[in-house]
Amino acid sequence: MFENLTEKLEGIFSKLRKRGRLDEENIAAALKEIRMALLEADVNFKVVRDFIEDIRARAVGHEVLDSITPGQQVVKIVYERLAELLGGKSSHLKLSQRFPAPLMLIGLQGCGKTTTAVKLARLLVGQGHRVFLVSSDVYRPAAIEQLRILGEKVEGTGIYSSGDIADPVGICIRAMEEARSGGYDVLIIDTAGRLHIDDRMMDELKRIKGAVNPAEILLVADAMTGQDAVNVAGRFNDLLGIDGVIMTKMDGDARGGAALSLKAVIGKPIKYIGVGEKLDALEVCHPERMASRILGMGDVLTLVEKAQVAVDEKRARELEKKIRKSEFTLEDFRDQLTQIRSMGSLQDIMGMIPGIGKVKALKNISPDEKELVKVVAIIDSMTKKERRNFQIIDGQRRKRIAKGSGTTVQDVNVLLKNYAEMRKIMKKMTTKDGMKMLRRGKLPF
Ligand SMILES: Nc1nc2c(ncn2[C@@H]2O[C@H](COP(=O)(O)OP(=O)(O)O)[C@@H](O)[C@H]2O)c(=O)[nH]1
Ligand SMILES: [Mg+2]
Repeated sequence: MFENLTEKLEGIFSKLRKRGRLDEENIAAALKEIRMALLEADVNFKVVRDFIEDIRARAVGHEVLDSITPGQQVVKIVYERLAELLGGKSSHLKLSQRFPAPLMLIGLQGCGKTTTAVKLARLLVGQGHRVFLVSSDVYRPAAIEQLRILGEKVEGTGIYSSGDIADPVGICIRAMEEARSGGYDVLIIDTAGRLHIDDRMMDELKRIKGAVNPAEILLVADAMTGQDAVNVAGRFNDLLGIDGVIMTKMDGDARGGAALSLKAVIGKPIKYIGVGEKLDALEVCHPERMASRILGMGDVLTLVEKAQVAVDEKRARELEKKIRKSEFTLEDFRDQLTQIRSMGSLQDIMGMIPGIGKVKALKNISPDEKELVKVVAIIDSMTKKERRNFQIIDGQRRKRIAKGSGTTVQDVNVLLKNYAEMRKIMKKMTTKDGMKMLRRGKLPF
């Protein structure tokens, strides 16, 4: 997600940061590079033009040129503008007071509607909603079946089984009734998609819209299709009216042009992003966090939030306290790693920790499951005392631990090094100064 842009911008900014003073010429040169980077990321050219002009106007002001850290100021401005491009504030779903509140997912075939319907159900169930799912895709029986199979994996959701109604509108009306009588407060409608927008599809969607009066119409768009995704969103918005977009397959899109253009081009926010095929790979779109991710500052807040969903809150608070006091022991490390398994891939988690890309040792904590098992085995082979105070683990003890866990001394060394590194980062990340620096766009190490 945004990897290409991040890499380019990191290069540009590290040059800028090194300069004690900036003049208009330096800034112009940097802006030219930023412009290229955005165009290469497939951002709409008009959006790029406005973006650069805006930054130029602000960057050549006194605020930047006279500041002690001019490079840093430019980064700050770019950060703020990127966050605006991504929608500014996160926008929440407007679930109406009516029960059930119908959410209509629309989009082209293959964009990820069915998967997203179930991911969204999972997310909403996690927030305490009772969700009912229905597919109005009568053209492909397999589509209805796909929703059922996926939906059944999410505990607490109801799934409409279509019986013998052949009409999509009829199905939706029936599903509304069933959801209401079943005590569900949200109904997610997975509609049929086609390869292209056509009159028949639009007509059907309009009729469903008329029949259920959706609380929100959410367009599901495939980020990997770049500017096509933006065009499709624009067409659906013109013809049907949409409330927001769920941008899927962000994980497979190193460029990010669609996400960065959408709000500016069609004026609708991205509400969620799809970041993988698994059912937990849907995140609320947080523009500011995404902007900091693009600038390589990681995403501490998302990380913390994810951790809180998987870990219960009390434990999360305890952990935070421990980290602050830098009592993050090997036991905590092990618990964290095991919990990470339920949070999503290790790589995702690592990507959210600021500056992680730069810490080589941490790259060695491989996201591989096997590796995780090994790490847990090593920690389990330590004594309680060792786990609480890793500094006492000398060569002799390392040998014993390796033997006990069926690994090598080298494995134990690597683990201890990684742990020490992670501990250091966590400590810096959670100090007041660390947080302040992060907010100002600096890495605390
Ligand atoms: N990598 C990735 N794949 C996704 C994401 N969302 C959906 N997919 C995949 O996209 C394909 C099409 O999804 P599906 O839900 O059937 O699309 P639909 O035709 O719009 O209902 C499936 O293989 C999904 O697993 C995502 O966020 N990331
Ligand atoms: Mg589908």
